[in-house]
Amino acid sequence: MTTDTILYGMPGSLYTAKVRSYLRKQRIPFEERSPAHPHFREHVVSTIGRWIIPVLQTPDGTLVQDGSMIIDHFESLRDHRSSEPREQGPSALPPDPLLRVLAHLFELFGGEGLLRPAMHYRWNFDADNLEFLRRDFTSSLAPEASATEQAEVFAFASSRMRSATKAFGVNAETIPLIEQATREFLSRFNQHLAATPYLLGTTPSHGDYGLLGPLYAHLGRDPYPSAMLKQIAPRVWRWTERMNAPDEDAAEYLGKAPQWVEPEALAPLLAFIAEDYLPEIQAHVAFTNAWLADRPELLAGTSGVKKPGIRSIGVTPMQWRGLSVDVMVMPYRLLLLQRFQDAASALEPEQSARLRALLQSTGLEALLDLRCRRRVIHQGYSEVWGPDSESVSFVSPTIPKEIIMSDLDHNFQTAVANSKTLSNRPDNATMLKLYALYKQGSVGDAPEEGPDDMVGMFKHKAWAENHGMSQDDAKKAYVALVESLQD
Ligand SMILES: N[C@@H](CCC(=O)N[C@@H](CS)C(=O)NCC(=O)O)C(=O)O
Repeated sequence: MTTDTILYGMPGSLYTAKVRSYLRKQRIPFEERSPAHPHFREHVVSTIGRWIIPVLQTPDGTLVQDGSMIIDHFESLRDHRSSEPREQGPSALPPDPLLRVLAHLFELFGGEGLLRPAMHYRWNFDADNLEFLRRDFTSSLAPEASATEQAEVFAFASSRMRSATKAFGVNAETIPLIEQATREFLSRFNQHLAATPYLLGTTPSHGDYGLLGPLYAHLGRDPYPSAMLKQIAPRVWRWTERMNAPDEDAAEYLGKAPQWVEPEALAPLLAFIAEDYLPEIQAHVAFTNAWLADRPELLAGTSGVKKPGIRSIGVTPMQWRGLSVDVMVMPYRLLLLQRFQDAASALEPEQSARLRALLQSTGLEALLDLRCRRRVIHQGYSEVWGPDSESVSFVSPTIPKEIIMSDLDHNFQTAVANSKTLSNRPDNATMLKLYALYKQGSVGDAPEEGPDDMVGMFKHKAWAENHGMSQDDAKKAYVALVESLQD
């Protein structure tokens, strides 16, 4: 099959599952390639600077890394895609701003908060899982290698993952509590799915995509947990199947599910997050603020770690279910926390009060006010720090211009998000202009060759008209254009 959008990933990869599901629901044709593909080894890894999946390659050759950023990439194109209406799947962002905040909360909890069960149920049940994992991993990582080489590849990959399992806080003391908590979460989600096919209604959102990674790629596929899932949470298992279907796949709801759930219906799940994940993200923020305070010289636009492959800035103890557990601290989680908080800050007073009341009644209110002294910014293919809010250093003229530009990136990202919530759909010419500036700002000059289809040709022509404009100027023009379109 040939298609222009390529997803590099693996069947057992948690974050690949999230993106694959989104692409299917969006009805975007794509080809999935394994990381053993020569192009991944020879080009993608060196461009990204580390071995990581998923990576998406767009038709113009742009690489996008990170599950949420890949979804954002397509979300930003939704309304600009063409000057003709064209069938596209539902947005990952619910139209209601309050549900949007909750979608981002489950994006954080799903992708990051369920890693303990995801890793425990994969790597601590060798009698049931190991042969499956060996085949699953080697067929993606080294399909053509000799048996000896495959054994080496699996030994390397699995020992790395077993170490990560410990670094996420899975150990002899925590295991019984992880199992108990997982059963509790599955039971609550199973109950929630009695009334609705997806987390927030009849449409999947960022929240579902976040949850799908651990619940499908690990718990829904690996032999031991998938049997458990079917037994104790059959609706959750069914939801993993539904999330992989291109259509709504919700016949058993007999068309009776509400289009959108009331936010308060999520209370039992929110209460679970308060107990299970709030202490961890609080410990992350406290550790990070101390870490940043110790590094006042850290320039905005840098990560403070030695290599792009290092995702953790240290280890912190956290109080979890009565135990003191050491966990690694990852700035990426703070980026997802910011997405939730930014969406919460954008609420009108009435909805903001409703959100606060819901979070207060479920023990999660602290999440709204948990702040790091620096923002985390996704730049290129990894996370870097924004300016320090508690230091004047960011206005220093000694900071190189390109680093201060991270503010521009922030404004650009905000404008991309705002472009999706314009109350009036701009005319076709403006849509094309938005598309062209977005591409010039995020990628640079258009490649010489464009796609052959009609719509693609129009878009390519509009993009190419910006040839020579700097990415920064294009970002500024995009921000100004979106602002001019807002009421
Ligand atoms: N935040 C990233 C995380 C991606 C990630 O952790 N991918 C895993 C596979 S599911 C990986 O590439 N691990 C390789 C390694 O850490 O060496 C995303 O959402 O894409």
